[in-house]
Amino acid sequence: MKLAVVGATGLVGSEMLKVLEERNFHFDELYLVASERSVGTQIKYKGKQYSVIGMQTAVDIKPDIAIFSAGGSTSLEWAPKFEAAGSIVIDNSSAWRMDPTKKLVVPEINGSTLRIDDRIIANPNCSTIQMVMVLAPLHKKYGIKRVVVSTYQSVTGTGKKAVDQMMAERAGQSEPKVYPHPIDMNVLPHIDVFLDNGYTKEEMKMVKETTKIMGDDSIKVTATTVRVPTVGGHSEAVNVEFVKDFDLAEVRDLMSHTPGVVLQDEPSKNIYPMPIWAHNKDEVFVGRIRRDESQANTINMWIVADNLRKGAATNAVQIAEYLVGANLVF
Ligand code: A2P
Ligand code: 11C
Repeated sequence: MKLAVVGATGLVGSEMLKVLEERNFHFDELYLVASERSVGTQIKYKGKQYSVIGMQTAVDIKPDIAIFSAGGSTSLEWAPKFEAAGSIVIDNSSAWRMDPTKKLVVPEINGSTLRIDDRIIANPNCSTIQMVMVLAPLHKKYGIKRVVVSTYQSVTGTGKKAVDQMMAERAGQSEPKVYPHPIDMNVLPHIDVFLDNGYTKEEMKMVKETTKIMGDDSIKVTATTVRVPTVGGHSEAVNVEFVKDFDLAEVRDLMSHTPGVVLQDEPSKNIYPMPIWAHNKDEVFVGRIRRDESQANTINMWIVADNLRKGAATNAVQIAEYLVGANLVF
């Protein structure tokens, strides 16, 4: 099994290497791939040095699986070339997510829809993944009518330069700006570009990706996505209206038995999900579970996950694990 990690020098790429190592993902050969700028850069994996290679060299190697996190335009250009060379591409960018011929996969939810002819598989947006991990089991049990979500997203979602901007601001230095405003000591109701309908692209990702992953167009979603000066994970305040009524104890029990989800809900002990606890963890954390007293059959929850882990690297590696386990790699 030849595995290529494309975008291996980036924030998500290096998280992928950590996740592959931690989960002891089996391969015979590993190739670390990035832009021409990085060719020859040395990266350590399990104590062994690897030399970064360029895209065409990687295509010529014909990897069995190529996990991409190198941005949308790189993916649009290169994923089809890897596919033509016989690779299965697992792509973390937004390039293929809404393509009706491509699957958008969170393995715990819709991994079982994967087939042998799925050769480019899309990894969803981080803020969507952590939300659907909690919504999917609730939808099965109570039927979701409508979701209202507000996010509090880590600067790591933008990439390394954004973390550098925040830290430079914190140190009192002025640095080239990634965001249009200061991020430290500030909150930006602006993630990705603004669209004609007044929403941002990030907000519309949460709307469209949720129904695609959950396989149900009847679920209504509205989102406000916000950048906050944190690292470690994205947080979300989520209000969900169900078709059926629910019992809070039953919801907590369901959450504590959902694989990949951890219940952290003991307000009397100040226990609730936070980015500092979710950081470097593969699970999605849920707490502050309470009834919305203003409307029937409606719940409020607080969901936190490491956006570079389950929101990106971990989910992509889990897709690869699923493909191997289901004998879909040949
Ligand atoms: P490079 O370091 O050579 O620029 P981040 O999201 O943290 O900025 O990381 C982006 C990743 O995508 C990096 O590994 C980067 O490699 C890679 N990348 C960016 N543009 C290209 C490209 N045109 N071809 C291949 N890899 C690319
Ligand atoms: C953020 N959600 O936090 C974005 C990062 O579509 O994969 C991931 C963008 C994407 O800024």
